Amino acid sequence: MSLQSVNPRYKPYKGAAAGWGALRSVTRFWLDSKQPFKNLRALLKTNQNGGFDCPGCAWGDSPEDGHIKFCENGAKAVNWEATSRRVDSAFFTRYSVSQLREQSDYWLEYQGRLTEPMRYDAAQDRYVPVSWDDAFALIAEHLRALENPNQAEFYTSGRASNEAAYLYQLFVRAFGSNNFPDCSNMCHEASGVSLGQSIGIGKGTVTFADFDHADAIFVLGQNPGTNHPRMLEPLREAVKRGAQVVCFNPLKERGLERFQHPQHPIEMLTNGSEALNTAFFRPALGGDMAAIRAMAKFLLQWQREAKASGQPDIFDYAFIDEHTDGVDDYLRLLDETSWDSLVEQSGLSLEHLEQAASLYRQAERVIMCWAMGITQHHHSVATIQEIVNLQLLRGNLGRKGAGLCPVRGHSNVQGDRTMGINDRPSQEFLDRLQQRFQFAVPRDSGHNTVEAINAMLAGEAKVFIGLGGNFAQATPDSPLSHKALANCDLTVQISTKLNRSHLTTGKDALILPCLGRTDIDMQANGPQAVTVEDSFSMIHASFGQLQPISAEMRSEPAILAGIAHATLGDHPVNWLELIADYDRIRELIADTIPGFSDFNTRVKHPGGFYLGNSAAERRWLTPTGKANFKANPLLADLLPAQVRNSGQSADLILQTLRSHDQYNTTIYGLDDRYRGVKGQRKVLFANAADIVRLGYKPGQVVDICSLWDDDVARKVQGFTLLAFDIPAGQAAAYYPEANPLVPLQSYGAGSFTPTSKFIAIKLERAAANQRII
Ligand SMILES: Nc1nc2c(c(=O)[nH]1)N[C@H]1C(S)=C(S)[C@@H](COP(=O)(O)OP(=O)(O)OC[C@H]3O[C@@H](n4cnc5c(=O)[nH]c(N)nc54)[C@H](O)[C@@H]3O)O[C@H]1N2
Ligand SMILES: Nc1nc2c(c(=O)[nH]1)N[C@H]1C(S)=C(S)[C@@H](COP(=O)(O)OP(=O)(O)OC[C@H]3O[C@@H](n4cnc5c(=O)[nH]c(N)nc54)[C@H](O)[C@@H]3O)O[C@H]1N2
Ligand SMILES: [Mo]
Repeated sequence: MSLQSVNPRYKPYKGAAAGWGALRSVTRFWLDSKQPFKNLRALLKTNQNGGFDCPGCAWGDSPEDGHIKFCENGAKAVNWEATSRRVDSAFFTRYSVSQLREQSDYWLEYQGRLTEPMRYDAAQDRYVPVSWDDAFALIAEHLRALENPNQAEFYTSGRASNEAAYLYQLFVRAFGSNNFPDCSNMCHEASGVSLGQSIGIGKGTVTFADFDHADAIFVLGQNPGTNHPRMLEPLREAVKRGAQVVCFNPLKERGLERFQHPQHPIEMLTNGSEALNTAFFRPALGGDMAAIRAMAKFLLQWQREAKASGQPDIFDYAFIDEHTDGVDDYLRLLDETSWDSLVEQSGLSLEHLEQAASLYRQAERVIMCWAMGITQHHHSVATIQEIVNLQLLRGNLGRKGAGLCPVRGHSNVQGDRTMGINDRPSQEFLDRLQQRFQFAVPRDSGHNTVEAINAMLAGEAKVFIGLGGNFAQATPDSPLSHKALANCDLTVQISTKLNRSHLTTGKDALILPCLGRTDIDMQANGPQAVTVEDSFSMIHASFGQLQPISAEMRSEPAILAGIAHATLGDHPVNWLELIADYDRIRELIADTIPGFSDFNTRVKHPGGFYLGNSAAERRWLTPTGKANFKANPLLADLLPAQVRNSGQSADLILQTLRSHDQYNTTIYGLDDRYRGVKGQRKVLFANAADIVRLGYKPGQVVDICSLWDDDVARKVQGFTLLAFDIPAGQAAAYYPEANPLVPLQSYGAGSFTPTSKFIAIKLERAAANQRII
């Protein structure tokens, strides 16, 4: 029986990544936006000087390059935002909140842009119009009624501009709290934490230009074909000029295999495509730390052999001696870690591990890239430190063509952190704020996302304000996150589109409609630009291009200034004056954030300016003053104790990931082209042999439970089993549908990031509807 005959909606994709498939897809979404010609003009302005920064991912572009820089999924993001459909008061008259809850996430966002401020009326179970002033007054009233400022949670999603983020953190700190749960807590937190400890700065060290000079680029736990399509081009160029591109991913993601340039006429006409990798390793989920350690152990073995036979060193001793600390402990740990444990935990054979090490060794300059497959595990901080250890052994840091590249998610998630959206801010940062604004800045740690949910569940936090995002759906243990919001006295969502978090209201609730990246932002002194920071620490300006579809929408900075003014008056700044001209906000940023001196002048430079990176200059802002080797032992068992203590054994280990037609919780469509899935999202990718072993057939519908040693029953229902090319013992399902399975207390050590890529699950026969064909 062939796979297709069992499940007609699954058909492996044979085409190259990007190429014709991407063009067809862009055209479809573009026509669906209801204003295709306006949006085409907008699209041509994406990532151009004087245009707007793509609201898609945080990948950067070469500042010198004049090419049109957009990709299929960037085009989808632009079209999705720039729709002419409206979710206005008439819409909310038509539907009660209970009725809206019956709709899918896809349907909710598809209804269009939020166009006027709305307040929840519990008596009618509907959102009704409210004036901006009344909305601000309601927020101020709730905030001022709190016994202490830490009873409020101030969430940020990573699209907020630098200017909005800066105002937000200034307001919240002047109000008295560091409670800044943000999307980064669920995303690259482990990268920030581990890099901070290892190299003294929590950001990547490479720039766009380094990709042209690398001899090897490792791509670990990342699916750029879908999530960072503009990264495919430098990868392809690297393969073409003979560099190694080495992938670590349990799934043979199409977008890491072949690439056809949709803006390259000859390639499109001849239907040619280029290979995107030179080696592909498929580790166990969570197996990367062991794989990297095995590579380091091989290097050590080869170094000893080289020394014994008088050959040149494998290690860069000059670098190690001058710039690092802790190498002896680390090498001892390599000796103590057995080959067997490395093979078992990595899920890779010794031959493959040796091959990976050999590719690494042969390259003089290596860039290591990673994303969520590395950061959303129990031991992500240790895994990233292992990546750094490996790079330190050969001095692959702070020189051309070499370095570390955590590929960021949301388009300004890195900038938001730079601006101070941080639940654990540094004391130096707080000192600078205090000095500039002369108020007693709160010094205690605030809540991250997991802590914020716990605080709301316990009734300790009573007000939730969300600057963008979809808190209840993006967070783990979804029923608990919804309960957390419902427990609040006030929930405020500053958003562009309707989503499920708006439908779980506190006793009072507000929806405040904001401008997006594509919209013209007109203020008293004229149209305003905002700024963002990409994965390469480049800061550039973004100018909206489209007339907003409602005069009632406000910019994020204007909304935040309105809230701040209503709550704090003119303390510590005249909020409303700042809004007239965002240059005034940038002056404050220049005064308080290192690297931003002369901000208003430098941002006018075409392509923006480089913020600089201490580690890239081999300056180590760590307590030892050196780059630190971190000798973290391997986990004794990848399976956490709470799963082992649950009294049940797991059928499979599940990772949750993104389809090609979604942006986080925003679902653009029901297809996942590169994985061959059409018209459905409730699927469980599993190995054909595992499906049979567990007593099922491909195409059968199952319920999925997850294991943890508490008394919460975590279950999702009605998932179709897809026989897929995935290593034995592993499974994959889409985020956010699978989020109810992620236990809130299952998070990374030191990062508090939910372990969305490692969930122990059991399958059950679906209660009804056993097969759907
Ligand atoms: N179009 C689009 N673009 C996006 C987004 C989007 O949703 N849509 N989201 C944005 C955001 S916020 C982010 S953070 C990024 C996310 O970008 P990615 O990190 O690429 O996103 P995921 O879909 O979570 O993919 C994780 C990848 O890691 C692999 N993986 C899972 N577990 C492991 C493991 O243990 N080891 C290894 N080696 N690999 C593993 C999976 O097979 C998958 O290929 O993309 C950003 N860009
Ligand atoms: N199981 C599982 N869970 C995950 C992940 C996973 O891989 N697996 N990934 C995690 C990651 S990496 C991330 S980053 C988080 C994402 O978490 P969030 O950032 O909270 O979620 P998004 O889906 O990006 O938010 C979408 C909403 O943002 C609003 N929005 C869009 N643009 C704008 C804008 O310009 N301004 C404002 N104010 N609002 C806007 C719209 O209303 C839209 O509905 O989810 C995390 N959750
Ligand atoms: Mo993310």
